Amino acid sequence: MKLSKENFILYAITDRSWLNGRTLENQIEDAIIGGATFIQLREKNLKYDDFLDEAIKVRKICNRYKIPFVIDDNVEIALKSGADGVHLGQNDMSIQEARNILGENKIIGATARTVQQAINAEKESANYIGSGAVFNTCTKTDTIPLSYENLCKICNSVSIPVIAIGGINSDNICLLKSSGISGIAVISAIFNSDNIKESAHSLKKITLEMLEG
Ligand code: 3NM
Repeated sequence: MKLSKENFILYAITDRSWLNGRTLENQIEDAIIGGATFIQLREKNLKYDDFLDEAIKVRKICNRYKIPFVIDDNVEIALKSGADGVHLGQNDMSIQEARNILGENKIIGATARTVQQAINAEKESANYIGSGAVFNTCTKTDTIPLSYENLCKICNSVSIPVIAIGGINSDNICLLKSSGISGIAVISAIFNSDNIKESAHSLKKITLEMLEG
């Protein structure tokens, strides 16, 4: 899948903590209609078959809206579900190994918290980088704070898009202005919302203002 810079504006990562009786697919569709430009399916506790079923359902939704869709961490699920690619953390499979399995045309995203990790990820063929945690977050417990200065250094060190992650919401997006990022990645600001569509819509608007300002 060919990516454009618009794909990185509002990267939504799923979380089934806040389903409130709805299905994840339904919430993801709302996020896309609202303005999410990229979807990552992040499942830490699903059994393999359920994970694959879910991935196939979400892939169909994302295909329908022509939104890039990657799987967190699991290259096999990415391949079997027909997802557009995978997102790899520093402790997951190496980018080179994933590239060998997935081939040239799939998307590989990589987490990088230092300039060196970012440079290595680009060299190893990552298509984009996720860097954080730029703010405090309750969604992930083992995050490492990333300062604005270091985020800028990471953005300056690579030519692939960098998206910021960690505790980002409509109130603090403006603090990321001029850092060089291509967009933001969020979980709770979209999925822990009573109105996912509306939240995605306003986050996208504020992010675009921050990027263009
Ligand atoms: N990775 P929220 S922070 C999945 O720092 C994830 O690498 C992070 O969730 C990192 O938008 C994070 O609700 C959680 O803060 C992001």
